[in-house]
Amino acid sequence: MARRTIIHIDLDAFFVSVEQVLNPELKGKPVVVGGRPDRRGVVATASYEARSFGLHSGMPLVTAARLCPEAIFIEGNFARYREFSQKFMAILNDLSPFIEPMGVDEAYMDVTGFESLHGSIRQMAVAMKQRIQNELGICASVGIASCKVVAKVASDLSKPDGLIEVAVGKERDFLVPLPVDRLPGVGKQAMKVMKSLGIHTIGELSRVPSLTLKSRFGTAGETMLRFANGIDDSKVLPPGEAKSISRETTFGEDTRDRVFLKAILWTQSEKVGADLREKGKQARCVTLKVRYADFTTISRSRTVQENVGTDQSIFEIGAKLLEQALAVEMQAVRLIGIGVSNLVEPSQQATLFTPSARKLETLNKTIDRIRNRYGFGAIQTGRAIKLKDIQTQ
Ligand code: DCP
Ligand code: CA
Repeated sequence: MARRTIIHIDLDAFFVSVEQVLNPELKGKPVVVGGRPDRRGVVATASYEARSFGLHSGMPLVTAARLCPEAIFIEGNFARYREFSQKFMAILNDLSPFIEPMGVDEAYMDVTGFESLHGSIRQMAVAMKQRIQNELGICASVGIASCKVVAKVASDLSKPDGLIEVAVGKERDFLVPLPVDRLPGVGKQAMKVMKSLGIHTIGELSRVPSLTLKSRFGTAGETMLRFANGIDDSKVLPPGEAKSISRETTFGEDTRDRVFLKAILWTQSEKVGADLREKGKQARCVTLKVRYADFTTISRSRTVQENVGTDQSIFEIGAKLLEQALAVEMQAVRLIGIGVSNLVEPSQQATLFTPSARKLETLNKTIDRIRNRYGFGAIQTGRAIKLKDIQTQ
């Protein structure tokens, strides 16, 4: 494979950094986004000042308040984070078209050959950090290496406001002394196995026989071994044509009202269904997403044998998944979303020839036409009619 240069860039304490831009009084203080400490829930992110008290993402808020009583606790505002995330990605897009966004605040960039434009890749990275600081007011950390995994480990290690460049040929030397949990893919579960094998550093992992890792981790073990040796051939993949269609809604107030949740789900299913028909596709997988009051987010998918194409079928699967999710979780809901993926060409299924299925499809298409002309609100259907009452209560 030809030599490549990869950048991994990741914003520091992202949610907290946005809050600090919106309210500069929070700068330099221990700040936690995730909710109030008297509520059940976990830390979404903590400022570096708060981290010095041992606070971290995923820690229960009560524990956080006990470890750092002076911390300032904030609910969080996803709409603003999304806005900052989009601006961040736009800046990266300006600098290179070869970007693979990973979540809201990080991305890989293939910058092979870009040194001629900026003097060096390091200078390019410095300019990028500066631009993000000037335009968003947020610090970013950057790793530069010949492959994705090493670039990622480098940017993580450089935090906060850091920049580490790993020279070509020095990938192994760079990784060898680091604790093994610095390696992407080595989480809590994997760490238990690492301990039982006496592995503490990435260097130690890199010397374990492939078969041993394969027997403990399956194919993931092979990937771990390659990563530990600084080998990662995976490409930077710019997002292609949408492979899924989805809609989500964040509520002004958390809710436990199932009728309301289903009414929202119905409206979302109609929009997803309309997009699907506009693309001329059907789907084989429906996914429900739920974010609870404490920011915990779950997604539940159902893959189906027969293509899904009508609003009703999307909704029915989503509603079942919702019932199952609510049966095991007692918390109020702050966001709900539904999506379809595994998009396929519409099939001439036998079921479509039953009179009721044909009627449903014709009805969906007629409503699509009216809405295309007069807007989505032109027709209120099914459960969404209830929604109107509920929202005005
Ligand atoms: N996040 C969350 N729950 C988690 C982890 C993260 O809600 N368990 C959110 C909040 C973070 C954002 O995602 O601000 C980005 O996650 P990162 O893992 O990149 O963490 P941060 O950006 O907060 O900190 P870092 O400076 O370590 O990147
Ligand atoms: Ca981050």
